[in-house]
Order: sequence, then structure tokens, then C-alpha cells
Amino acid sequence: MKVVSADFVTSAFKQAGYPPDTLPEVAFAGKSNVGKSSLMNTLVNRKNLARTSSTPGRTQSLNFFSINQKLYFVDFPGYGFAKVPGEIRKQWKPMVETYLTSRKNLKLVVVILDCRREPSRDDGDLLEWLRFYKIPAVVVLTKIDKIPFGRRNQQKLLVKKMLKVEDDHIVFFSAVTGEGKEDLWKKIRSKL
Ligand SMILES: Nc1nc2c(ncn2[C@@H]2O[C@H](COP(=O)(O)OP(=O)(O)O)[C@@H](O)[C@H]2O)c(=O)[nH]1
Ligand SMILES: [Mg+2]
Repeated sequence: MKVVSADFVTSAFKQAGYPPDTLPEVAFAGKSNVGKSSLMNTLVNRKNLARTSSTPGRTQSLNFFSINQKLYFVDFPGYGFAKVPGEIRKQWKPMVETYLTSRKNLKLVVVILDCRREPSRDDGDLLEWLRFYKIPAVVVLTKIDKIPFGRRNQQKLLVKKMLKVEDDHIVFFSAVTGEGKEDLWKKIRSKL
């Protein structure tokens, strides 16, 4: 996909704040620090697009970006953040669940994992939700440049087993080398 424009649109905590649901939408979720911003920036060839979400006041909300004015990307707040106070953690679930159950134009959720780590309980919960609501998901194992080639398959098997996802719904990715970018775009396009 040739990205000509990628712009921050709005930040929302509640349904009333979402932009109109007239364009197909892809959401990105993952544990804090997993490499979500880097992945989104790589997809759209920008350095700072997703960092906009780190602006104070936007870190815990849903952040919407318009891509080529053809689709929206939605950046979820990172989960499993030990430092985040309980009150904020408690907001995450209802906010995300409201979004997932109400957003008619949501076509795909990209769930991002660090390829060096075991999937967490939160990752498992999210994928279970997505299955329950019949929302298509793709699992991305990012930072793939950090592990030896020979370990890839082992990690994939672990993810398949723990998260119950199929082979063709798993993508190896690196924001450093750009590996997986085309593969992920292909999966996104196929859902639009
Ligand atoms: N080696 C490597 N480092 C990465 C990759 N993606 C992200 N990082 C690093 O991981 C850290 C967290 O990345 P960031 O995109 O901010 O994560 P976020 O909190 O999930 O948005 C930063 O230091 C990034 O430079 C990757 O594909 N390869
Ligand atoms: Mg981020």
C-alpha cells in the first residue's frame, strides 16, 4: 500500500467521540512497550505518527488516524502496564469492550507481541474476546530482528498453542529491518 497521507484525527474515551464510521477501520493492540508505535509508524512510513498517542492525555484513550482518507487506524492504549494506577486499568476493559462491540466498520484487530516473550494473560484474554465477538485478528510477532532465525518456528508454535491462532494469522515483523511490512499490509488489505 502506498501511503500518501497519514494524519491524526482524534482521541476518544467514549463512543460519542469516535469519528464517523464511514471508513473501514483497523485497530492495533498490545502490551506497553511491545513495539506498537514503531509498527504503526513503519506501516505508514512515518517517524512520529503513532507517537502522537504518547502526548499526555492521549495515552489512555483510543487514538484515530486517517490513512489516505481511505481507512482509519486505531491505536489502543497499551495494556498490562504495571505502573498504571488501578483506576486507569479499570477503564481499559470497558473502553475497549465498548469499542469492539459497537464499531461497525472495524475490519481487523492487529495484536502485537514481542517475539522474545511468552504471550501474556492479557493477550490471551483479548484474543478470546475477539473470537467471541467474531472480529478478525492477526497476531504480529515483532522485534523479530532480535532473535536468531532458528528460534522463529519455536516461538510461532508457542503462540499457536497458547493463543489458539492459525499459521496464516501470524506475521513476523521488524520495525528495524522492515520485514513483514508487506505481508501485514496484504493481510490488512484483504479485510478492507
Ligand atoms: N530491535 C527492535 N526494536 C524495536 C522494534 N520495535 C520497537 N522497538 C523498540 O522497542 C521500544 C518500544 O517501542 P514502541 O514502539 O515505543 O512501543 P509501544 O510502547 O508498544 O508503542 C523502543 O525502544 C523501540 O525502539 C523492532 O522491530 N526491533
Ligand atoms: Mg506506543
